[in-house]
Amino acid sequence: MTITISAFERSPDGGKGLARDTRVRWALEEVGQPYEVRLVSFQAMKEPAHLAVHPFGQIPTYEEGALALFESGAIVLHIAERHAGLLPADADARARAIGWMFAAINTIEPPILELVVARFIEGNKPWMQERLPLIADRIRTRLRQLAARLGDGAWLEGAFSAGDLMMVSVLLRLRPSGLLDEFPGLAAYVARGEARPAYRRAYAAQAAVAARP
Ligand code: GTB
Repeated sequence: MTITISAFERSPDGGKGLARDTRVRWALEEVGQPYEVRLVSFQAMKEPAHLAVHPFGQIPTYEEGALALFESGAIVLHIAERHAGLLPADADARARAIGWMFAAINTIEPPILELVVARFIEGNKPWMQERLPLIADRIRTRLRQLAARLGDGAWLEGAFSAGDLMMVSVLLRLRPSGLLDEFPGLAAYVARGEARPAYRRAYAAQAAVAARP
């Protein structure tokens, strides 16, 4: 059955891979599943056809036969559960890898999103110069804790898993801020993720969309 995901017709990042379709593309590339992409404009996202698949009018979505999914975490988990390559076979290790997926989107990503919103949406507010360092420090706390757990390991739980895929995807959003570089172990972890052939293919696919005239 054909897998179809949705992505920005014109991503605001101009093809830097920061929109959340990249993590879905990456998961599909890791497990070797071909997919098609439905490109949507900001306007089309809010129209009934897309809202029928995504109640919040966003990307990414995932459609396969009668199954329609939204939320990048749920989509990546679905892909990882249906296809070999992103979750360990051992039940306990599998549960830990899924735990890291939740940690990525529920513990690490929220303060990173706060920073993005603060800088790009609330940047002209008079209180912003006081708020930014507070958010940056909250992020540093989480990065310090994550770096301590990762230690010298290549990945969070032994072999690369969907937990790493989500964590690297979330951390990538920090790169423009310079905060990631304060934690060389995490910067190297993200670089390892980006060096994976599946990530390179996913990145190239979304960049090709942005490069269209
Ligand atoms: N929790 C949902 C998920 O994980 O799937 C969040 C989905 C979401 O935020 N989607 C965004 C969207 O559709 C795109 S990814 N926004 C349009 C809207 O809400 O109207 C977020 C994103 C957007 C742009 C950049 N960028 O340009 O760097 C990075 C990330």
